[in-house]
Parts: sequence; C-alpha cells; structure tokens
Amino acid sequence: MARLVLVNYNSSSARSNKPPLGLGYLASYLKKRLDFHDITIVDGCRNITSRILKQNPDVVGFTVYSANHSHMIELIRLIKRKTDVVVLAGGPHITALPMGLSQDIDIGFIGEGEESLFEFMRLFLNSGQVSTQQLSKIDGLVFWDQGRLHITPPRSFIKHLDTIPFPDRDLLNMQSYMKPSQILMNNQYLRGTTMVTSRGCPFHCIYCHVSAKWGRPRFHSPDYIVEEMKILYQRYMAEAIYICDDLFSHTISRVEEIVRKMEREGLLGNLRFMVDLRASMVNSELVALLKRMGVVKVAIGIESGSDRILQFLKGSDVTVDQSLKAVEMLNRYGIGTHCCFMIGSPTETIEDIEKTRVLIEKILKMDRRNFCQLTVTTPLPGTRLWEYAIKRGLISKEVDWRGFSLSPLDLKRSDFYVNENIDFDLFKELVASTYSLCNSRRLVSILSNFSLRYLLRIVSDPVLSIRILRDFLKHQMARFWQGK
Ligand code: B12
Ligand code: SF4
Repeated sequence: MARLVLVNYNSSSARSNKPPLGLGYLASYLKKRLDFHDITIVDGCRNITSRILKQNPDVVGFTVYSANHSHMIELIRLIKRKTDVVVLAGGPHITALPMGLSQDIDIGFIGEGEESLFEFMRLFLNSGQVSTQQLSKIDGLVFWDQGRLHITPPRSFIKHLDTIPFPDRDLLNMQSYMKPSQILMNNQYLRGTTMVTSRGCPFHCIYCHVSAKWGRPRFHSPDYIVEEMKILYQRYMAEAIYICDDLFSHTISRVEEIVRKMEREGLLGNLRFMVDLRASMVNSELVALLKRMGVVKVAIGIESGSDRILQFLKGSDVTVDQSLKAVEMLNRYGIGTHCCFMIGSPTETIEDIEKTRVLIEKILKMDRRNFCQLTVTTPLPGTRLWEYAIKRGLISKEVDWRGFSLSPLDLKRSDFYVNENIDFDLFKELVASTYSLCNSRRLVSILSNFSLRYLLRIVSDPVLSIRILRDFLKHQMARFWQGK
C-alpha cells in the first residue's frame, strides 16, 4: 500500500497560525472517494525534513505559495536527495505560474486539487506509478516529460461543494492551532480556528489572485456550514471562528439561512466570528444579521484614502466615503473592524499616501475596536497587477522569491516595488511611519478591551499571560526598529 504525505511548509518568515485547510480537504476527499487512509499532513517549519522522511512516503505533495516558493524548492531537493519519492505540488504559486514549474517537482496541480489528486492517486495506487501518457489524460496538471513541460486542459471546478467532506482536521495538530493566543478578536485571545464556506469571488481587484484561481463563487449549503460549526464547537471546543472566505456575505438570504440554522442547532450566542466583507456590500440589514450571528470583527479591504488609487486597485464600485461609512455602521452595532491598507501602488503620490494616513487616523479614533493593518502593494503572480508591472518593466519575470514579503517590517529590497513616483528610500520611511501610525493606539485598545471576566481568565492561565506579554513585546520591538 502506498503512503501519501501532504506538506504545508512555513518558512520562519511566513509563519502561519491557521491550519492548512486546503490539505485537509484533499485528505478527506481521497478518503471518501478512494477509501485511501494512508495519509499524513506535515505542517510547520521545525524538523520538517525528518518529519517527512519518518513517514516513509511514496508520494509527497506540497502546497506552494509565492512567499515560500524558494524555501520549498530547497526542501524538495533535500527530500529527493535522501529518498526516491514522487513529488507533487499545488496551491496558489503553481496555479499562477504553471509554466514556471521547477524541474525538482514531478507534477504540478493547477487550481482546485481534489479531483485531479483523486485521479492521480487512483492510478498510482493501482500500479505504483503513473506514466506520462496517463498523466496527459488528467485535467489540471503540468509535468515534465523528457525535459519538456506539458500542460493538460484546465480542470473544471467541482459543481457541488458539499460533495467535498469537511477538511480532515484530525490530521492536523489542532491542539496547537487552537491555543488561545492564535485567534485574536478585538484584542481578546480566544480558543479559535478557521473554516471556509465558499470558494471564489465575483470581484476582480487588481492585486488579488482569488477570482482568477477560483472563478465564479460556489457555496457550501447552510446545512453543511452549520454542521461544521457544530463540530468545531462541540468536538474542538472552539470559542471563535474566523470564516476566511474571500467574501462571506455574497447574499443576505444566505447569511439569514445560516443564522436560522444556527439558532435551530442551539449555536447562536455560543460562538464569536470574524468574517471578510467588501465595503460596498455593507448595509444595516446585513450588519444586524451578522451581529445576531455572533460576528464581533469584520475584515475590510479599505486599501487607500485616495479615491483615484482605490479605484485603480478595486474598481469603480467602492469609494473612500463608502468604506468609512461601512466602518461607522459596523461600529454602531458594536462590531470591530480589521481594516487593510496598502501603500506603494503604481502612480501613487505622497499626497495620496497622506490621504491614507488621515483615513487611518480617523478610523482608529472612531472606535477602540478598529485595527488598521498595513501592507506594501505587491504584484503577486496570477494577478492583473503582476501583468501590469511586467508590461511596464516595473518588475522582472525572473523574480528571486527569497526576497518576497508583503510585510512592512521586511521591506529591504525594491524587487517588488511598483511605484514610479516615490524614491524607494523615501518610501521606506513612509512605510515605517504609517506602520507606526497603524499601531499607535494599540495599547489603548488593548487596555480598554479588558473586561473583568477576560482579566480573570488571563490571570488564571499563566501560559496565556506569557503569550500575551511576548506578543506585546515582540510588537513593540518591531515598532522600535521600524522607527529607527
Ligand atoms: C486563509 C489564508 C491564509 C491563512 C492560512 C494559510 C493556510 N495555511 O492555508 C494565513 C493567514 C496564514 C495566510 C498567509 C499567507 N497568505 Co494567504 N490566504 C488565505 C486564503 C484567504 C484562504 C486559503 C484557503 O484555505 N483556501 C481554501 C482551500 C480549499 O484552498 P487552498 O488552500 O488553495 O487549497 C486548494 C488548492 O490550492 C489545491 N492545493 C493546495 N495545496 C496543494 C497541494 C497538492 C499536493 C495538491 C495536489 C493540491 C493543492 O488544492 C486545494 C483544494 O482544492 C487565500 C485566498 C483563497 N481563497 O485561497 C489566501 C492566499 C492563499 N494567501 C495569499 C498570501 C499572499 C499569503 C501570505 C504571503 C500573506 C503574507 N503577507 O504573509 C501568507 C503566506 C503563507 C505561507 N505559508 O507562506 C495569496 C497567495 C498568492 C500567492 N501567489 O502565493 C492568496 C491566494 C490570497 C491573495 N492575496 O490572492 N493565508
Ligand atoms: S480582494 Fe477580496 S473582493 Fe477583491 S477580488 Fe480578492 S477576494 Fe474578491
């Protein structure tokens, strides 16, 4: 019997505290369709090579992000030097740049992985190998054959998402993922985790890979969603769930049905949620529903205080005024926001950045539960921004992924800098001061969110106390070095 190991490798620079649900779905799908159970998921960054080899695998499958691409190739080379395994890779980077498949990877999986991996594993389990002739009959693959890359026709999406079982969280170290320090909502550390209720997004923001990768949105049914919530609540004892769909509120009737089902299952009031919304979709009917569901935090891509830049990034259906009104409305219902901003976009001027800074200040002053996050506009492969930047010669196609990071704290090289107006050294200073501004009210916010109940909980849990202190100090240090 063959053994499959699925790997989500986080380099120390891109460490994740959220479980790799994509691998969990792949595992549960193979179990369902093939009755194949010899699957392990190896996650994290410590001793990763020995942990993979210990499983004695026949096939190893890696998730590849642009951010971890170079680390991943190094890891794959190491594994291949030590053992003779078939190396598969899927995920956002392979999907975005299939023709850039490294020679170290035997087969790349483009887009949604469940059906393609099922077809591959079915053949592999039959004879212990899969010929290139057989591979060419599987949709959604890219592979090497005698030094040449072959790409098969695109894989069509699974029509009914509910046919995919819940991600196999038992293969993941959920105890570690669900430590209270991992899900932070309104500065309260809760025992929580993530789930996905849909795939795809109807919008086409220039910097985002999602609509290109996932196509038109598909949804899990409210029955499926609430059943998964129930498992997270009862079996994994979750207090909070971050629904990391790209856009949770596609329609109000869908959210309504979810809330009704939650009520019937006795879940209302027992779970707190964070969801992602688009400002143009926020209205009082939706916000009242979210409040009822238990949503305490909403992530919104506000991106810029300049309408000109915002429209370049997101299209003409969102304005700065609308974003501000969305935050105001959420706050009115007692919901905190996680507002995402980006600076360094093409054609952006110092005046545009100033408008963004003014907006950040306004939002932070509006409510202590508002948090502003800053990233540097980065052309990710598979996005229109990537095409735009290549076409204008702002970046090179031959990118060294080792320098890749979206974090303002890692801004060392200009390889991914796509603004033509502001000198890179000056830009670094602007990033540092805007980053500091985003975090300027953090302490006030932390202190004002301390309820007596929460304080007692922290005091009675020394591990949680140490974690909170550590996170706080880490953050202050980062601010200090940024300011320097
Ligand atoms: C939740 C999330 C996170 C979480 C958790 C990530 C995780 N461990 O899964 C956190 C917050 C940690 C995170 C971090 C980052 N993320 Co993120 N994230 C997402 C988000 C919103 C959902 C991921 C998800 O669960 N999708 C649902 C599952 C079903 O899809 P999936 O994981 O892609 O897996 C499917 C396929 O890709 C494929 N597949 C995946 N792996 C494999 C492996 C094999 C062998 C096979 C056969 C198939 C296969 O099959 C799976 C099932 O269909 C996506 C957007 C999106 N909708 O995908 C962005 C997204 C993946 N993230 C993105 C980015 C940029 C990042 C960061 C770089 C951000 C940062 N500033 O650091 C880091 C990188 C992390 C790293 N490890 O290097 C980009 C990736 C773009 C790119 N070219 O790499 C995305 C696409 C969003 C975007 N901006 O466009 N992210
Ligand atoms: S950023 Fe959000 S709204 Fe825009 S295309 Fe991506 S997922 Fe959709």
